[in-house]
Amino acid sequence: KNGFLVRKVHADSDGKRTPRGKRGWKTFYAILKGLILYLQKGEYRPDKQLSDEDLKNAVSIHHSLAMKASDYSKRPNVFYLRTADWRVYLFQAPNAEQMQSWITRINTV
Ligand code: I3P
Repeated sequence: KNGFLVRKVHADSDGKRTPRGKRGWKTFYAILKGLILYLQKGEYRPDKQLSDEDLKNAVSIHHSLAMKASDYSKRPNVFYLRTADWRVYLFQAPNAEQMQSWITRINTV
């Protein structure tokens, strides 16, 4: 599954709150391949290679959990992703259908 997602990093590994200055929303083109969610920065082209920075932003979704961010009301269509090492991301999808589709895909691999 692919598509645009806007990401906010809420917690780093071990659940430590991500410090101010690193908590802003950023747009990526997301590519879910196997157990890895790749987050590609910049303009989208189908043939574009992942950069070193893109690889650093990749998220392992093995033993992760995605759920609708019902308690987050500043933006619509936001879901949480909590990883096995207790990182927490918020992702904003373009619409409710896409949000649900990402949640289902992440939780059923
Ligand atoms: C963050 C940025 C986020 C904001 C976050 C800020 O600043 O303004 O948009 O989250 O607030 O810390 P920075 O880019 O300097 O990291 P919201 O959009 O959810 O308000 P937070 O620290 O309360 O999460």
